[in-house]
Amino acid sequence: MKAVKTLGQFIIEKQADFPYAKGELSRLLRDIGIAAKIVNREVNKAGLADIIGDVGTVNVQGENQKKLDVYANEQFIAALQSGGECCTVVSEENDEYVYIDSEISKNAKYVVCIDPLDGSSNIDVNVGVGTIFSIFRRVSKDGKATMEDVLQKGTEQVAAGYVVYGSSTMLVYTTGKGVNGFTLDPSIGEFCLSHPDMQVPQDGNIYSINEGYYAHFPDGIKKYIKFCQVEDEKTRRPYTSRYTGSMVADIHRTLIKGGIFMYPITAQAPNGKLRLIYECNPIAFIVEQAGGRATNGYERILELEVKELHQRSAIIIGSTKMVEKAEEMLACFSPQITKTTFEGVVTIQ
Ligand code: P6P
Repeated sequence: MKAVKTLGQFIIEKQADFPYAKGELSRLLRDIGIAAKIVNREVNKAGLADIIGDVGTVNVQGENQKKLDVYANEQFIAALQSGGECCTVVSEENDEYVYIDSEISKNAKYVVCIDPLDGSSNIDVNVGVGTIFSIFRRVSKDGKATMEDVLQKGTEQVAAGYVVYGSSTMLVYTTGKGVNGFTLDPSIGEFCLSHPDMQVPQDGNIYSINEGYYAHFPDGIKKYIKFCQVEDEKTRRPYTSRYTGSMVADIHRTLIKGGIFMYPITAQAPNGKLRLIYECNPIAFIVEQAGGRATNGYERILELEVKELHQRSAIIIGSTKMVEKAEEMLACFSPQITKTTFEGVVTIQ
C-alpha cells in the first residue's frame, strides 16, 4: 500500500530544490492550499447555501460579481495576509493591487496574482470552476510595492498553479521543476499527491474553442478549426470538440489528455478576453513545465510585455504539435496580425 504524501509533506521535501529559499515560498504555497480548502467547502455547497447569484456589484471586467467570487477573493487575500509571506496581491476582483502593509507582510518577499474563482458563470449549473495563481518575488526591496513589482513578465514567475473544483478538487502547481497534481481527500482534509510529474502529450485530438464566435475569428483560426474537422484517419481527424466555458477545467483536461485550448482575438476582444497576469501567464508556465506550448498565436505568452494589471491576451495552448499547427495556419492565413500589443493590433508589413 503506497504511503499517502500530502501537499505539505511534498512542499517541504522539495524545499531542498531552493537553497536560497528559507521556507517562505513553502509557507506561501501552504497558505494558498488552506484557502483553497475553505473555498472548496463553499463551492461544494453553493447550490444549498444562499451564496450563489449575483451580488449586484460589477467587477473591473464589467462582469456581474457572484457571491462566491467575492467570497473566494476574501478568503485568498485573508490567507495571504495572515501567512505573512506575501506583500501584495493582484486579483481579478480588485481594480488596483492590494498592498498588505501589516507588520508581518509589508516587507515580505512575494507578490501573488490571482483569479480567485475563474469560470464563475458556471457555478449555477454545477460545471467545474477554478482558482488560478501566479507567484513572483518582489522587485522593490521593501516598503510599498510598486507597479514594477506587479507588472512582471511571465518568465519571472517563481511558482504558478490552479485549483479545479470539479468532480474532485485538485491543486496543480509548478515551481519551475515540473508539474505535480494533488487531489483533496475530504476524509482527512488534505491535498494528496495523485498526479506526480504531469506531462502534456506532445500531440492530441481534442480541440477546445468557443465556436460561437467563428464569424469573428482571424482567418488562420477559421482554417485551423476546419483542419480539425476534416476526415483523415491517419491523423485521427476529425478531432473531438470539448469546451466547458471554464478555462481551468479545459486546461486540466488538456494537461491530462492532450489537446489544444484556444481563446483567440475576436472583433469584440481585439486583445483577447483572458487576462495575462492571473490567467494566461500562470497557465502558460504550468503547461510549458509539463512539456506543452503556450503562445498568443504569434509570440510566447511568457515573453509578452506586461503593461496593465488587467491586460488581456489571446491564448493558444496545449499539445506542442497542435499549437504549432495552429500557429502555422495563423502565419499563413492571418499574417497581417503578426503581433498584438496592449494598444491593440499592430500591423507590420
Ligand atoms: P466565453 C470564464 O468567464 C472565462 O474567463 C474562462 O474561464 C473561460 O475559458 C472563458 O472566460 C469563457 O469565455 O466567451 O467562451 O464565454
